Amino acid sequence: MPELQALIFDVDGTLADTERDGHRIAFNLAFADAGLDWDWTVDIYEDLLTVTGGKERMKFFLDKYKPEFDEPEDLTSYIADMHKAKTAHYTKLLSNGAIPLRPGVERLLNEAREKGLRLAISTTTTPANVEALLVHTLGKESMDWFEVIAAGDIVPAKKPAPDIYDWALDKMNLKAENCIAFEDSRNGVLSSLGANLKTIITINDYTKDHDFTGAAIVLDQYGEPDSPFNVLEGDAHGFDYMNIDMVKALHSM
Ligand code: XBP
Ligand code: MG
Repeated sequence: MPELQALIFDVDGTLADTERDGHRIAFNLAFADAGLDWDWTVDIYEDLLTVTGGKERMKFFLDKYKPEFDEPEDLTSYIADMHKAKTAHYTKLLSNGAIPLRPGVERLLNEAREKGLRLAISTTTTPANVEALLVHTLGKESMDWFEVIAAGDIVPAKKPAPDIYDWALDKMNLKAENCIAFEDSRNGVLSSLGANLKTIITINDYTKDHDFTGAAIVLDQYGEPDSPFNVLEGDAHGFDYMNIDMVKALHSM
């Protein structure tokens, strides 16, 4: 049986519920800065989330929702500039404490570190966003808890492609069989399964109806000792909140 050596976490939707009240708001603020009346409502954003990557998502929005938009000559840099403004808004929101970590995340990370497991991040979001979330929830030193932070444009093919997980595994010099991934979305689980990683899912409002075929388990949250998770799919092996013993049990399945 391969030994569990590392936990690899997605960020958006997994470590924290960042999309609806974080990224979405920041996109809208950047549009307003640019004098655009585009409004990414909670409902429209659900559709937009089918595309990972903020720049890619803006392009998809233009194509689908604003076909009449008079595109600037260099659309790629127009979008890149607006995305920079979005990142500035997003990191500022986080620095004001707008988004907490999800239940059980801090406890699970601490237990993993105490037990000598290696940690990594594999995400589509911009590196500055990962740093802002970690620093403003767990403190500056938490940046060092993660041996590898695989993020953003580091690989050209974003999730659902497996590339970002493959990149992290390669950097850590680990085989997929010695790791487990933590995700929240269909695109995320396609990416982690594509890299041959067993995957633990916690859903959120935007992903609760996604197809998680192939996941080791689907939960509503990691839970805490005094506030158990609900199992949506799979076998919790008798546990009622996520801890390292449960992660090991799921990994050995
Ligand atoms: C996250 C994303 C990102 C964020 C926005 O997906 O797709 O694009 O929504 O961040 P996952 P950026 O959780 O699967 O990694 O604007 O920095 O791209
Ligand atoms: Mg995610």
